[in-house]
Amino acid sequence: MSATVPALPYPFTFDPATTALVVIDMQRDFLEPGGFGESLGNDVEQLRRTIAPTEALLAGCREFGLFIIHTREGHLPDLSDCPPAKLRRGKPSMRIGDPGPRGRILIRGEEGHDIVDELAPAPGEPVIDKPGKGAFYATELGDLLADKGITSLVVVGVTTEVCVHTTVREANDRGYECLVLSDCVGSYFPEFQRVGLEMVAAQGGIFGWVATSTDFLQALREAKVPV
Ligand code: C5J
Repeated sequence: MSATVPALPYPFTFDPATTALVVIDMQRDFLEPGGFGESLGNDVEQLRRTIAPTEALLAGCREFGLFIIHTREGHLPDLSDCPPAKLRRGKPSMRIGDPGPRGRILIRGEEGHDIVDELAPAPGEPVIDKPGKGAFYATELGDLLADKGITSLVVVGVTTEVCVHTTVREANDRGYECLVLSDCVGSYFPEFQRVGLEMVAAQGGIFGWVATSTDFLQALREAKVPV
């Protein structure tokens, strides 16, 4: 069974049985007022506008039985999985592992590292903890997708130009067809959001396709995927 979504640069056709929704890094420290992202001077509203459409997307995908995976960016408490070059980045005293407004910054198990309540994973939905920006690097994601026979990915989350882009590029190089949902990805920088989306679909879809979540859900409904 296949479904088709109006998309850029041209309609995206997928089989729901071999498609997974990948929700990238919808973590408190990136999205919540008072979190790490805001403490760096970022306007978290630029990311928070993705929460409501992603909530509706998750509900629709669960209803249609789509395979759903969540990711979180972060590191082990002893930082042994954090390359020194990554550790050195950022503002002094606001680096990975330092105390932040919601616990140690980007450390697994800390309050700020977890996914926002609105988008909490449902029982059985895998959560991939990743040390890098891309969801494939140093994780079990590739094996998990291969085991399930997944060939297409619908990618949402934050931030558009960093972890969403890196994951889509990694996936594209591994042969996955990737659809990015524009209203469910967010950047602190409106210009990066616009250009980030344009880059995905440029040159005939160099990394993938871009559509809206409402069009994607409508395509699932029209495909009459069994619940
Ligand atoms: C993500 C980041 N998730 N911007 N991380 O994009 O550092």
